[in-house]
Amino acid sequence: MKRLHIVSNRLPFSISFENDNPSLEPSVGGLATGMNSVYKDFEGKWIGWPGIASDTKSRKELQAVDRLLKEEGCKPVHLCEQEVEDFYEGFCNNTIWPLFHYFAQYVDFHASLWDAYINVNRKFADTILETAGQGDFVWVHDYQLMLVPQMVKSQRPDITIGFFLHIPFPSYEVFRILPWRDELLRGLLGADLIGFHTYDYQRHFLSSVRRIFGYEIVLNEVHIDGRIILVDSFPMGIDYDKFYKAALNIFHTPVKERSEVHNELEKYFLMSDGKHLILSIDRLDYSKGIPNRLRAFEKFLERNPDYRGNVTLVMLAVPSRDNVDHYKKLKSEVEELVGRINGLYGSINYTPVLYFYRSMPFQNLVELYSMCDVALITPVRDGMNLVAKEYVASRINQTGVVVVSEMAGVVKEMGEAIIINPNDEDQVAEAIQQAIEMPHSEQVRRISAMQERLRRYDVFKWAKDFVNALQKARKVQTEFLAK
Ligand code: ADQ
Repeated sequence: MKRLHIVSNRLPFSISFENDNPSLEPSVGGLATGMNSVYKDFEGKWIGWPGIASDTKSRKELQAVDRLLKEEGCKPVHLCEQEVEDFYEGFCNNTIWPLFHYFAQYVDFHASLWDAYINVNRKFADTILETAGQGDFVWVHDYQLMLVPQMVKSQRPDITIGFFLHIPFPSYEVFRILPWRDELLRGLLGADLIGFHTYDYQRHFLSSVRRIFGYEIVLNEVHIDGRIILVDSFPMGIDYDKFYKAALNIFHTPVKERSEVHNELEKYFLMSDGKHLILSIDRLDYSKGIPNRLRAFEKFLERNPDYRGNVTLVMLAVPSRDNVDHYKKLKSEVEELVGRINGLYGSINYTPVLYFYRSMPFQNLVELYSMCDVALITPVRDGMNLVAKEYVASRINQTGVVVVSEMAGVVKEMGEAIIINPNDEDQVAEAIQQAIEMPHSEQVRRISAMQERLRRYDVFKWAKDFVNALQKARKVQTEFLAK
């Protein structure tokens, strides 16, 4: 195979400066893990924004950053402060993100943000055009870069382009709201392969293509202007073994060497019968359904006085986009709800909601996954939700219960979880009770089945499948042209 390049809004490193000297810290996210296994094998580059506004640094500092990134096989696309504001915080996070998560009332329709989106997509496309050799492959990621495929294809039809969307593709009736819907679709259709987490998103996309352009669709192929575009679903997996082994490791670590978080929680909860820990982990985002989760937990405590004092919700919220108004409001709402529940049902010895507004090191994350009896995952919309998968992978003794929203892509692979509608707080409150009271043997049966599935389709298999489909897309196209 020719070279394969990865393109994503952010490069898989964060950059920090000490006395004008930059250093790189690799990201540990799922995408970085999956893609590292790909772009190095195929001798490609990773193209993306390094995460710093270029006009806040001197030329010398930027050159030093570029040198470090080059050693890692990365090519930076530099964005200035205004571009970060209008493109990333603006069109990406205030227009596409809310619309694609069905929050139409939050969408900003500003032509100036759209212009910034075009310009930044053009910068990414130009960097690809400079980087890719004859017949190379390119894999573009996510909603920030939906115009890139067409921008590249129109100049270099020899490059085979894959695009993967990490968030939901909304139904046509929602997608059509966007004034720039035609341009976005056309941008995506520059790709040879378009991938989604689930069949539903794929169906929504195809339906928009059919209704907006009237193109011919044959099964999962779009036929236009002498080209065939493959559309398929690839549910993203996690690095299953990494979580499983880390959880095993904690189990084998002498108590004295375990983290303080772990030992404190264990002392309080696991040593005493009848205590339960429920885990909630997300970025603090309105799509994640955090307020409804808290209200459902409050209902649960209201209806089950016997469980007061014995059931604690451990809630981790990772700061996210906190200079955007809707996120600021959400943060206040969550803090108010946490305060209300703790005020109503707490006592000297009992805090119903243990709330942490911060990121956690991997080790602590796995400790929480392995110690909590229940994972409560209630997004109102979520492309996939990797937290649910990470929780299952960390359950080395096969116990534990997942309560998961039917609005998250992950639900398609978690038929054994307790599935809820996140807007039905009564149902969620009942699900919490059902989860806590689930017999041990049933927990084992359900978790084992999910573990088996997630182990088989991990992030490496996901990446491999996509790359294989990309090769197939080139073959289909070549054969089609030869006819
Ligand atoms: P996200 O919306 O960020 O991703 P998710 O899939 O849940 O959502 O991934 C979050 C990641 O952050 C997980 O790997 C988790 O371990 C980590 N994380 C969460 N809380 C943390 C904390 N407090 N400290 C440290 N790490 C934490 C987007 C889409 C999802 C889709 C993914 C992948 O919105 O729907 O599943 O991309 O495609």
